[in-house]
Amino acid sequence: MPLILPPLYPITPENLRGSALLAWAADLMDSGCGLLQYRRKDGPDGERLRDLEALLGLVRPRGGRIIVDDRVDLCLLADADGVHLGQDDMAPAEARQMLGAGKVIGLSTHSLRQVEDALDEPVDYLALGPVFPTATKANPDAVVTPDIQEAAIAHSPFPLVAIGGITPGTARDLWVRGFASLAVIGALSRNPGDVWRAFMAASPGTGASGT
Ligand code: 3NM
Repeated sequence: MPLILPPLYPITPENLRGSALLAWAADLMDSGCGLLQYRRKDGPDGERLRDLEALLGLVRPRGGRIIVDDRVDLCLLADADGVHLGQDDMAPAEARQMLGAGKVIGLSTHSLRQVEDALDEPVDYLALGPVFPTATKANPDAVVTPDIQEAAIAHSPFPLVAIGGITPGTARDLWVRGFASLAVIGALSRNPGDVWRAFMAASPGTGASGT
């Protein structure tokens, strides 16, 4: 069954741990969010697992899902809802073998070539980015220009998630052009409930001007 992604896909800010991370996630869930990505690049695995399990404990009873960035092993250990793989992580086919058909697998792409290479992969969605300059990711790829974005949307049989430097002010155009979802870190890192509502007010369905 094709994955239906919600229009906005918040990713955990790297600096939030423990109760601060849970408060961030609770604010988003209270605002209507149903899908989060747990992303933490450094620190001990034990802390990662504890934070991931606490997030699942918060989100699951409310019908929400959590995708784990990079780490198939942590996804399995915590029984999270899926993984998001980078180009240098485990291949999607290996991840699918380990996770089975019931988990979500997403894959990052940064060019049309990478989108085309992913067409036969056992993934549920592709991310494409950065669509704007981003200060959040270390060593980001070159910005994917709007013409490449449009070609990727046209070529991809999978829902395409835009990522990189997205704000409420730039969201509407990305949705209108056909991105299924927008993955966001920086803009949602503080006051996430208020910013979530600002994003939703910009969605094409609301008739907002998008300015
Ligand atoms: N991946 P922000 S850009 C995690 O291009 C990540 O694949 C990217 O954070 C990619 O919303 C990015 O703060 C950072 O720019 C997204």
